[in-house]
Formats: sequence, C-alpha cells, structure tokens
Amino acid sequence: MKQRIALITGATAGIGFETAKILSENHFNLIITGRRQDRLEKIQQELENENCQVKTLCFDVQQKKEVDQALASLTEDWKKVDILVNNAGLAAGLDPVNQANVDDWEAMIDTNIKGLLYMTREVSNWMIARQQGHILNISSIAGVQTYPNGSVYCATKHAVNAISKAMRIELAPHNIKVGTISPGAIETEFSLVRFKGDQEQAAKVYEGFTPLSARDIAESIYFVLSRPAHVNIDDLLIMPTAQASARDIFRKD
Ligand code: NDP
Ligand code: 8X3
Repeated sequence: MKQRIALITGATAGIGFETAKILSENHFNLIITGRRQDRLEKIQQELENENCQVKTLCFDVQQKKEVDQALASLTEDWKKVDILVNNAGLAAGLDPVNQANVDDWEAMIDTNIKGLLYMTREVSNWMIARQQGHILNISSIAGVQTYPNGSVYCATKHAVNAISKAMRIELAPHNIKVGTISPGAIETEFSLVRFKGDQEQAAKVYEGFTPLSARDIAESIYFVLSRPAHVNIDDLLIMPTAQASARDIFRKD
C-alpha cells in the first residue's frame, strides 16, 4: 500500500468519525473501529474513495480477547499502521464518589485506560518493528484538572496523561511519536452517553455557550499528525472560548 495507514478507535461518532473524515480527505488508508457494525459499514461507504481504502473492525476495547482477535485478523499489509489514534472513550454518570454506580467506574476504567493499553501494546510492537509511527491519545481537560462528581472520569484521563508521558520516553528511541490531545467541552454523543440517553440533561451541558465541535478537534488532530518527521507535539489543550477551566464555563442566559 502506498498511502499511510491510520487506525482510529471509536470512529463511529464524534471526534473519531471527524478524524477519519479529515484523514480520508487527505488520502490516508483507514482502519476504523467501534462496537456499532451498522455505523462502521455506513462510514466505510461514505469515506472510501480511490485515494482512501477503509477497513472496519467491530469490537469492544474493554475486552482484551476481542482486541487481540480483531487486530490479529488484519493482513500484514494492514498491520503497517503509521498512526494510532486512541480515541474510544466515555464518561458514565456524574455522581459523588459515595453514590456513584460501580459499573460506571468499571466501564470508564476498562475503556479509557485498559482499552487504550490493549490497543497500544499490540500496535506499538508493529511500529517498533518498522521503527516509525505516531500514537495520539485523546485525553481531556479532565486529565489536568478535576471537577466534582467526575472523580473516576478525571482519574482515567489523568492516567492517559501519565501513560502517554511514559510511552513518549519508551518509544522515542524507536522513532515513534507520542502525544495527547486535551479538549474541553465538545458537543458530540459524549453527554448523551454520560447521562444514559437522557437528551434533556445532555443538551443542558452545551446551553448558553458555543462548545467545540468534533470537526474543531479533528482539525487540530490533523495539524499534529501532519507536522514534519522531526516535530512531536506532546500535548494540545483546546477549550471553547467560553470555557476557562474544567469548572468554569461562562454561559449567556
Ligand atoms: P462520542 O460518544 O461521540 O464517541 C465515542 C466513540 O468511542 C464512539 O465511536 C464509540 O463507539 C467509541 N467507544 C466507546 N466505548 C467503546 C468501547 N468499549 N469499545 C469500542 N469503542 C468504544 O464521544 P467523543 O467523540 O466526544 O469522545 C471521544 C474521546 O474524546 C473520548 O475518549 C472522550 O473521553 C474524549 N473527550 C471528549 C470530550 C467531549 O466533551 N466530548 C472532551 C474531552 C475529551 P461505539 O459506541 O460504536 O462503540
Ligand atoms: C470531557 C470534558 O469537562 O466533561 O473530557 O470532563 S469534561
């Protein structure tokens, strides 16, 4: 394959989908993943063109067996992954630590931390074999700050940052770039997932100010991915203009 290959987890919605779109516009071949097969097929049809082949892998990043089987199903050509965007992730619930649902904690830890690690363990070996690659982990303002009722979500994103910093040191000798993207509030399916499908509660998160769009973040991701070979952007912290910290969003009535 002549074109570079990008593997994006969680490409069925939000940031992952917009990142896939921008990379298809820029002639990357894509491996897109998620748990919703119908969406993966629809996106494959939408993005595939003469300059972009799209491969779909449907699996749950929380399940190591599923991750390993999905990655093992790729042919050697498709294992020449140049870019891994570890994007699949979620917040589940917004509750104080004494009342939160333990299943929500498990889902966030298993997806945001363990899923990212399962993907990275395998794909980084493919990159090490070729002595080239770029791993971009989607973190959050919640990776550098905390907010009430978000203890475990914030902890998972703090973990993403710690893992990324250590990976940067481990992988630099192998000519592999590592970085994080740390956004504030982006209007995606994120809040709908956090509030278990409650549309009213989800909509309230974005009331009275202009949040980031998934396209805003995808454009920044493309900027990071398209720097020259000798430039590594360690982190980009990107907030809506109206958001000054994880807790301070200035809303108009
Ligand atoms: P969306 O809910 O719109 O998209 C999340 C994506 O992750 C979907 O494609 C979903 O696919 C996938 N995903 C979730 N869980 C799993 C799983 N267990 N296995 C495989 N895929 C999974 O949210 P965003 O686009 O906003 O979120 C993307 C990333 O950005 C997350 O890591 C999030 O923490 C982070 N982020 C989001 C912010 C925001 O305000 N929206 C701000 C800062 C960071 P499927 O359901 O098909 O499995
Ligand atoms: C998502 C943004 O502020 O809800 O990472 O944590 S926030």
